[in-house]
Amino acid sequence: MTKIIGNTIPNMPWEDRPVGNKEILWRYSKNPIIGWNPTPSTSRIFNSAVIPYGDGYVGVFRCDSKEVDMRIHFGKSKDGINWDIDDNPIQWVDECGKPFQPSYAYDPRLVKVGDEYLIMWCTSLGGHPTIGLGKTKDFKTFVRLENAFLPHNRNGVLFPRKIGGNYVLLSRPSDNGHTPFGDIHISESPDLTYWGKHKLVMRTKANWESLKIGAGPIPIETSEGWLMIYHGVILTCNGYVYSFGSALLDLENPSKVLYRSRRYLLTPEEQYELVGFVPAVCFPCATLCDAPTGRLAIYYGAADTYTAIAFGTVDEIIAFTKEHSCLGVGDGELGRD
Ligand code: BMA
Repeated sequence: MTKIIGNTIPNMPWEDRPVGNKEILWRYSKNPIIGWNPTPSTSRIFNSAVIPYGDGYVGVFRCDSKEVDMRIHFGKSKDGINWDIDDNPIQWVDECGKPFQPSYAYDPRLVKVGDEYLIMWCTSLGGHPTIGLGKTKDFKTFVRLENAFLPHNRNGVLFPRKIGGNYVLLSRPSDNGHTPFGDIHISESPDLTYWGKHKLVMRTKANWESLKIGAGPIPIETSEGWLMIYHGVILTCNGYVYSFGSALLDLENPSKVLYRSRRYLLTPEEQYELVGFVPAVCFPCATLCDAPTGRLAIYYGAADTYTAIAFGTVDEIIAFTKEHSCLGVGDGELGRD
């Protein structure tokens, strides 16, 4: 069995694969877990990130308000399924304790590195998207750091530990709109302030991931490599369709792709994925993984409206990734062309 470096989460949300289901992932039978108008000020909560904390879970949630402002709110849960989400956005302060509020914030990710919880999101710099960063130790005081990059960039995803002594961040350089391109890149920093050693991880590829790709949840460290779940977009005559797939990255040089599945893991099929504010979107931003058993719950946004969960196991996803692997040009290399 694959060794997973991670938490033991015996009480994480879980359902066994339904009898007769032959897919690699199966959806939670009570999806979606968050529906329309979940709090008085918000209309939709989706593309959000959760993590074990204390005797339950906490999360940072993409909340689109009734003014359709994009904001990040804090939430907590005993079981990872029923969430109590603040009606007001997180109030960020800078490192001197002064208010430091982003003018917009969306698609957050959340990771623990050492004794700090780090939050990444798409933020505004002069009205253009880039990677915002913040940290907290207690989910009461949220300290916003300086942005990692210049515009335009999105889908910033940190690894859960330093590699070669540096923080490592995946990202997806983009444009100012509904970007019709995009490959996954990687950068390093000794201190979360100065970023460099930029490399390419993977480019778009045929079919479901032909238009753009972006890292999803925090990569999972395994004896087979970093398991990276990522979204991929195809342009159809009716617009974009967001699915997600899997790849394994080299443990010490994660710009090297070891395996990459040609098949998607999950694509919009259910009503709550196909119909909503933006139809046909499955957008994963977090996982809960019980390291001893390899049980995985993937939290994904559905149709820019709902929050949903899909289940699977790390072993099966890795076997699937290898079985259907087809590397793209330069995938197996260091990404320095
Ligand atoms: C992307 C991001 C996501 C969103 C997706 C589909 O560009 O803005 O937040 O889920 O588009 O609308």
